[in-house]
Amino acid sequence: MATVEAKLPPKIKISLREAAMVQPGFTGGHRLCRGCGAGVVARQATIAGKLGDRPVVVVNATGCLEVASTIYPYNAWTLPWLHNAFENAGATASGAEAAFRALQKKGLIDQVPDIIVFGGDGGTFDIGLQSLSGAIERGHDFLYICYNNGGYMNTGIQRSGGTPFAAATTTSPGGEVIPGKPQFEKDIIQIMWGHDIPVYTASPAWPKDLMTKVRQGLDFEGPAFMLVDAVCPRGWRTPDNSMIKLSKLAVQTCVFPLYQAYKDEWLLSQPSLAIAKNPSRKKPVEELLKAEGRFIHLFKPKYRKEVIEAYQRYVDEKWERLIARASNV
Ligand SMILES: Cc1ncc(C[n+]2csc(CCOP(=O)(O)OP(=O)(O)O)c2C)c(N)n1
Repeated sequence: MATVEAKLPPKIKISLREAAMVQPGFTGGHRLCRGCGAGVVARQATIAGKLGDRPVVVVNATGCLEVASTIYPYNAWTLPWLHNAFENAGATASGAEAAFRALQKKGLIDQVPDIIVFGGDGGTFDIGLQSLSGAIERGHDFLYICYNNGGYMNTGIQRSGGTPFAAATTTSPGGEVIPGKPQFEKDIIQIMWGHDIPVYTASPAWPKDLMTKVRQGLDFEGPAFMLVDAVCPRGWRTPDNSMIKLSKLAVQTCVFPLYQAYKDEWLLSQPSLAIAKNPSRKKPVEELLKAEGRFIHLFKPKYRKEVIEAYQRYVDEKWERLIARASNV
């Protein structure tokens, strides 16, 4: 249970050699699309989970990760795993944690497991937000990982509160009438940070950073939240083999900076820290937009300079605000 005094546990150094020896809690044989970021996130996060000294339990909101990994009678999870509906991952996690505490009290189990919750951006930014907020407010001990693929991908690429500005989806098509999604995405990190819990951003392109943050979030006594950039080749109209390149570009353009925050302590993680210290390394947003098919309408049939500039201004403003807050720049 979190308290106002709850302190961040020390960061555990994870070596890739050590991580490579661990069998991920999410294995092959699933039916995620080739090049899907969610599967890689699940592998990296469950490795970090297994590097702790408690058992690990996974709670999974409906979405691509869930439906593609548990098609009866198959199952790609090697950890205890709980299905729940789209809107109530937070409630399921709190119920599971309360049940484990009751079993421990009765002397039936030694330890309450580490609980990792996975949800997509639709399930997190929009439909499951109330149950997640309630579970956090009640102080249940879990790490919630939102794999953000920028849309309701499992049901046909509809826009979500996490879909970026100007991205084309089936419900925000890019064309003459609207330039893709007309709104900027919801700032889910600020919303979660407002609950006074540790918040993290991470990328599968920086696995050590991701795994270290997962370990810290799980070792924290109380809820913690992580947002991970998760490429979706099908929804983003990108090649299957572009995941790491695109994940890197999102960080290098500061569209998806890597950092962590808890109360008043904001810390940029490498490589975002390196960009803050040497701004010439910051790449223009246009480079990212050009690389993803979901933004093709900004370049063809005509160049939509005003939309690209609006996107750049938005990213710059967010980035400046972030580095002004970070105490390690
Ligand atoms: C209350 C409710 N509304 C809609 C659905 C249908 N549905 C199942 S998964 C899904 C999309 C999930 O999107 P997201 O959480 O972003 O995960 P992704 O599919 O992108 O991995 C939808 C709309 C549902 N199961 N329950």
